Amino acid sequence: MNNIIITGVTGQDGAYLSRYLLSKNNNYKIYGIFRRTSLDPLQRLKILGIHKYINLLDVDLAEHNRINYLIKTIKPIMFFNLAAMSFVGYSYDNPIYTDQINNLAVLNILESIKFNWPKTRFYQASSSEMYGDIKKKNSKLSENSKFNPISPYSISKLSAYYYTKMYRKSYKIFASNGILFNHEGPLRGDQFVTKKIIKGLVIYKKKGIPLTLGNLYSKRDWGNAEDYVKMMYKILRLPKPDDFVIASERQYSVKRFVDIACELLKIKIKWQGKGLKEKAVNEKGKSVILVSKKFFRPLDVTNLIGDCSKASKILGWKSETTIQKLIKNMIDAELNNPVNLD
Ligand code: NDP
Ligand code: GDR
Repeated sequence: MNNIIITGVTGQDGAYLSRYLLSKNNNYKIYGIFRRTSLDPLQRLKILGIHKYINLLDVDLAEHNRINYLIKTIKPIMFFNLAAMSFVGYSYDNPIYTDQINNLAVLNILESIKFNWPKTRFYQASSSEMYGDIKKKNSKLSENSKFNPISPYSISKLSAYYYTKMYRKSYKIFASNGILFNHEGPLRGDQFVTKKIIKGLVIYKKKGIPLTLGNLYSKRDWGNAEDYVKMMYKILRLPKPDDFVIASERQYSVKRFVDIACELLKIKIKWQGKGLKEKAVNEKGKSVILVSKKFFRPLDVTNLIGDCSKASKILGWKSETTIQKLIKNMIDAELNNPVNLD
């Protein structure tokens, strides 16, 4: 009985986690939950060459009865809940849908585990977005920091975070939260700013088309997704359930990310202007980066950096991928094998 269920298996983390679990010689049988779309949803799994080794189940997380049935019949030892409406910007326009998937569907899974197979170890993909807007600059955020969510996305994630804790405390279910800070890689969706920058700059290099971004001064703690999924597994292998921050403990602005990517791609840029008129130009004064209001959010989290002392001590976590290495990996993948992951 080595059954594992992963929701969101077709997403960035689902694909990397599946590959990692398949690489362990533990005879895990992986059941990957995905939803049907008009385009091929299995792109990432195919890129990693693992789609044939996963038992794919076509279920929307909103189909509560089907999720219950799967837990009842598969009797998983581990359940990684990675599925979500994960794009913060979109959540402002679609708050009800966001809450149905990111919060209510999680409650349904926990209820189902409680009634049908309480031995399941449950991992919830919680997020650094739950901290929201931090007043104190450069303060590192740990498991004990205050939450102040400011988007439908982060409010839904915070509710699911508390449900996960509640089921652990009230019903003794092995339910843990990974509070992960931004993690990226070649399989990152095209809308997220890191991938958008890499893809946009490669297009600029090939065709001279400028890239338009939003808030250049937003700061994130960016890490490598492949490193982070290993911690999800470790969290469920501990003797006791618990919550952990996973982060790189380094912070960069969107603008600095652009600068590093340009250096690596050998694109010379100079910044000029302010606010919506700020832009980066090349040696001939032609635009490389533009700024548009379209990519600003009604409210934005602009300053995130994690403190992962607890994960370092208990999980042996150490972020070893520098931002330069991360960006280089993403550039190499984009240059050698560009795919659309929108
Ligand atoms: P992605 O957006 O790449 O993947 C999300 C997955 O959820 C996709 O497979 C998506 O399917 C699936 N999904 C969405 N809605 C439904 C639904 N209604 N029913 C079934 N499946 C659904 O996200 P990541 O892999 O980057 O993130 C994984 C999880 O971790 C998410 O919960 C995210 O919120 C959280 N997280 C991510 C961080 C990051 O930096 N990457 C940081 C902190 C938390 P489809 O492909 O069809 O859309
Ligand atoms: P985030 O990631 O909101 O942190 O959520 P995203 O890459 O979308 O934004 C990061 C920051 O960059 C600013 N930004 C832009 N963002 C996008 N997408 N496009 C732009 O053009 C742009 N210009 C500037 C944003 O305003 C923001 O401040 C990700 C997701 O993976 C969540 O699911 C996860 O929970 C968090 O990371 C941790």
